[in-house]
Amino acid sequence: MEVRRFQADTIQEATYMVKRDLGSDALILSTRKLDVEKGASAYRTKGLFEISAMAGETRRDSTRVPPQDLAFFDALKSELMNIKEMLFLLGRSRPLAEGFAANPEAMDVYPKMIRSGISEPYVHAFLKKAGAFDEDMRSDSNGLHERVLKEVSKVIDITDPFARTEGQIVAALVGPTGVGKTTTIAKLVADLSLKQKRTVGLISIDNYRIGAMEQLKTYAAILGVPCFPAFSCADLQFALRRLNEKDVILIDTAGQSHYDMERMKEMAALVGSDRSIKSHLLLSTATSASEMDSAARNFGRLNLSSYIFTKTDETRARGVIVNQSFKLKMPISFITTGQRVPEDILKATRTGILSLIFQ
Ligand SMILES: Nc1nc2c(ncn2[C@@H]2O[C@H](COP(=O)(O)OP(=O)(O)OP(=O)(O)O)[C@@H](O)[C@H]2O)c(=O)[nH]1
Ligand SMILES: [Mg+2]
Repeated sequence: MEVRRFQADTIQEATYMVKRDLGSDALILSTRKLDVEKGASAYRTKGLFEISAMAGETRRDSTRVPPQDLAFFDALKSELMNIKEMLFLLGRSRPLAEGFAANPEAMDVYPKMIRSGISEPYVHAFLKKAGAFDEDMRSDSNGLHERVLKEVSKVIDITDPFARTEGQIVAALVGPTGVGKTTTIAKLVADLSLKQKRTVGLISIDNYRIGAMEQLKTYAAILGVPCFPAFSCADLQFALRRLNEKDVILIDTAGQSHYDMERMKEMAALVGSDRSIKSHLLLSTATSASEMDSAARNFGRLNLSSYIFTKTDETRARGVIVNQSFKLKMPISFITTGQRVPEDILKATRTGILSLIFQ
């Protein structure tokens, strides 16, 4: 199995050489940009791109391919996908293609950003702000990735709703059905009560779903904290008074469709009835960008304090967090990363969110 290397000024040229010498069914094993000195003139030197390939005749029935070669083929497949993806993206945008000619480093960064789930116009904007398309940035192209990350991190605002203060903290978790409100409350209680040794009380205003109160009560019993139901403003005030000695009160709310305006009004009347209650919006990162945005806008009537992005383990396109932060500016307080209570939750930090998105 002879592997040959082809070097050329452009990917297209190198691909042409592969096909010319090894046939149209040649297997491309890897493509890379050569580590040449990056002066303006150096971009015109021969051998900027290198493709490793082998002749198509070595392609065989995969059952006869040794396991190490299968891994090799997997890597090759993903490399081909990258090229296909890149060609597709370049085909869609002429200014982008011109931009990449000015700064080939952007060719590595751009698909990574798109794959992370950040939408194309934002990716373009981040690259632009990072100077990816500026002629005079060519010589500094090595730092492009870091500069782009810096631009992304500027969009991410963070907050800690449970930072220690003089007064009591009352937090209501709101959001669409099944996003993880009750589970997240259990994770938060475990951290606040068991780790931070703060006193915590729970209130459930979920009177819609059968068993909702029991779910919260079960967590409350395991974690050893009091839990009250509240079905009206009067109930809620009563429960808040009963818990007025606690450092933190967490309120679990009923999941609801963000298109159900009647229930949205009811919820606003309840959690908006007491100015001490801060509402935090939970959104599942596994939902579509447009649904996420509609949910954020409709729940926005509740005078929200922060985003909690859930189910980041269920998607690889976690860049939706950046998209949403762009669309409706609000700080992020927590990220949940799985079903395990209490482990799967992270306090939001810029670096933590960036590494989650680009890991
Ligand atoms: N994969 C994953 N699942 C999660 C996460 N958080 C919660 N879940 C799961 O999502 C499902 C719904 O969680 P709940 O906490 O009941 O969601 P909810 O928002 O309270 O639901 P409703 O009260 O019915 O609106 C459960 O199976 C949880 O285990 C997460 O971060 N990742
Ligand atoms: Mg619930």
